[in-house]
Amino acid sequence: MTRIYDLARAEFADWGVDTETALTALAAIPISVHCWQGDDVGGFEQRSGTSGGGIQATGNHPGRARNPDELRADLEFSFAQIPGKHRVNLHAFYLDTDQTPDRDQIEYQHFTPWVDWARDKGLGLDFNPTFFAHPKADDNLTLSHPNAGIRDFWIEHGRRCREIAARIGQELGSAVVNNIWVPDGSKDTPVDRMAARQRLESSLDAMLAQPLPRSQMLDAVESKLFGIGVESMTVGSHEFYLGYAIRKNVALCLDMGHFHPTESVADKLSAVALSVPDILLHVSRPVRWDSDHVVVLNDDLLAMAQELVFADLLHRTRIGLDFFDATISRTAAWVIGVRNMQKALLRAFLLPQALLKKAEDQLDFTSRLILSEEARDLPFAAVWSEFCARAEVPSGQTLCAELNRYQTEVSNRAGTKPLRGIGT
Ligand code: RNT
Ligand code: ZN
Repeated sequence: MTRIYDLARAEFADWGVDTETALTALAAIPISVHCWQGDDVGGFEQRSGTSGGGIQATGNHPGRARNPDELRADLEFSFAQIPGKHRVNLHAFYLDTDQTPDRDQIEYQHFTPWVDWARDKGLGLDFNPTFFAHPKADDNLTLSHPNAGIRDFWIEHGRRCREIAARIGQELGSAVVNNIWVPDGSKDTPVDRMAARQRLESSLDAMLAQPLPRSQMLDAVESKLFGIGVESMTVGSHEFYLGYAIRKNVALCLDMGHFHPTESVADKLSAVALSVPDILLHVSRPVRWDSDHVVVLNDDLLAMAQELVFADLLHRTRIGLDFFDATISRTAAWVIGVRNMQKALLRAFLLPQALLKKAEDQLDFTSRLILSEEARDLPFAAVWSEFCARAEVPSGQTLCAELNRYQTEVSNRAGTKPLRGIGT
């Protein structure tokens, strides 16, 4: 009997596309799965977290992970529903220890259970200093705070995170991305933007001063347009960090929710790639604002994947996810988001790139449009199902059943937090 995949393979071959090459390429792309979707960005510090950040997980669906063991169990379940080998993106306040170090006291030893687990499961890790949910970030000012003592506290936190990231990278034999995002900004119109930006710049310089091997860790900086409570000015704006990344030779993180809704983040990739060495993506879905919805297979995601493939940027782009939805199953959110990122990449690999580029080169925009539109109907689904089958992960109805089964299992976890955002 001819399998659906074989028919699809023949159809793609007609368009000059080899599905086997696409499957091999997709299998080689790790997605960095953000730990913070698992517990609504709560973290595991054994101290009461307070305010800040301007970001917010809303919802109160049962089953939130309450400790590192539950979070790891949820991640393991999720990875079993996702084809391929991936990474886990840790935030510093997800430390796993009985000790209670403040942010300027954390050390590698506070993360060893994560590293042992990752090694055991064959996963990579990434890292983020946590510049929010802390009394010293109550004003939504950290590295750009006018008070030098507060700046120094956060600089020390950032330095330690870089060292921890490098050590994790060394232990796992895979460079850890250490992504710096600070919430710093102003609710109302500031009068001295320059001073704030100069303070952020010199704090970053101090934090990044120590050279660390690229084989162990990679620094990234993440810009933002605005947040809750910082509506009028963000110190680390896009222009600020684009310039900083170029001057300091660090990776630029583009979060899909951190621009004006009419801007295309996909369009930015080729533009910034000419000037920055590495790119980190925070794949997210803004709905009217930076709402961090679970990513769906929409035009934004498809365009992003197409740019990564067509502009040949995958070898210097790290793909991370960044969303937090507390109104649905946390594990389903992960599984849906990662699989959609993979589906978008697969579609991009399966597009008749050579034909499309040739039409454009020849200024044959009619053919470009015809080909693009006809290509939408190619049998992508058959290739995706084959990818899942080879990886022995479910798809379709079986996936729904698995996700629901696990959610029922975790629903009776006690102590689910009431509706909260960071800082509310
Ligand atoms: C916030 C940034 C940042 C955070 C994480 C938790 O707007 O997107 O990446 O989501 O650090
Ligand atoms: Zn982000």
